[in-house]
Amino acid sequence: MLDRRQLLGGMGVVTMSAFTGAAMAAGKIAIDDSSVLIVVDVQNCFLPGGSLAVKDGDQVIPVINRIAKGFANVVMTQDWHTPGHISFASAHAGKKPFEAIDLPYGKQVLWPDHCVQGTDGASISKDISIPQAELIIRKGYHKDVDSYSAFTEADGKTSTGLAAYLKAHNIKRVFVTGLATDFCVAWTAMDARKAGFETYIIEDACRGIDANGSLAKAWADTAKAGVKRIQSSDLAVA
Ligand code: VGL
Ligand code: ZN
Repeated sequence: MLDRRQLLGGMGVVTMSAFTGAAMAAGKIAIDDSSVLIVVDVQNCFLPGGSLAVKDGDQVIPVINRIAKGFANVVMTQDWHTPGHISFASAHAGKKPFEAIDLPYGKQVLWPDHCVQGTDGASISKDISIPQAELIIRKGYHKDVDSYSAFTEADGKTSTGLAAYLKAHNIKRVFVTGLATDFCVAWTAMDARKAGFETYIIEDACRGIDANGSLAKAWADTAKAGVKRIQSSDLAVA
């Protein structure tokens, strides 16, 4: 729970008018038309039974569906790899999932095959119920580059266009949810900060993979980047 001092301290350039009196009184974070909810990779491959299942990944779904009701702006992301994608261990002789290798653009963790374009595993869960979602950003579709972030591919320079899209729609604040906390959620949140958005990760609307200490590292890295870590109960939504 954020106390009022943390909340005010963290508001940055957001004007007071963005907050209703009731929301202030309750110490909650109000959602307005300049806020966007980003729902990261809630896809069958990352859910129980999937090829890169995130533990308890399905538990984010009711939380995300509930808070999404309070957002006029919702963007979803969809991991969308080519067959034989460079991030797959199966594409590298002698390598196993969760090992890391050095690629021209940096260190790459290798994964089981997942979210291959057009497969059922790549579909967004049928249990996600957010009819107003306005945009789905597909990522990781270049065969030689991964993309955890919804903003910039892992080469650190190829843009998905999402920052420009959000700016064109007057978005100032980004709330990140989904899978996995320590990869696509964290990278998306850090790039949102880098692009100048006030950025929050809603912890109970995320679950992590936690490979080799990656979850603790992600929380440290995102905090250092100025991303705020909140709970869904900190939001002034029903
Ligand atoms: C993800 C590993 C590989 C994620 C995507 O959605 O966090 N993690 N591809
Ligand atoms: Zn992937």
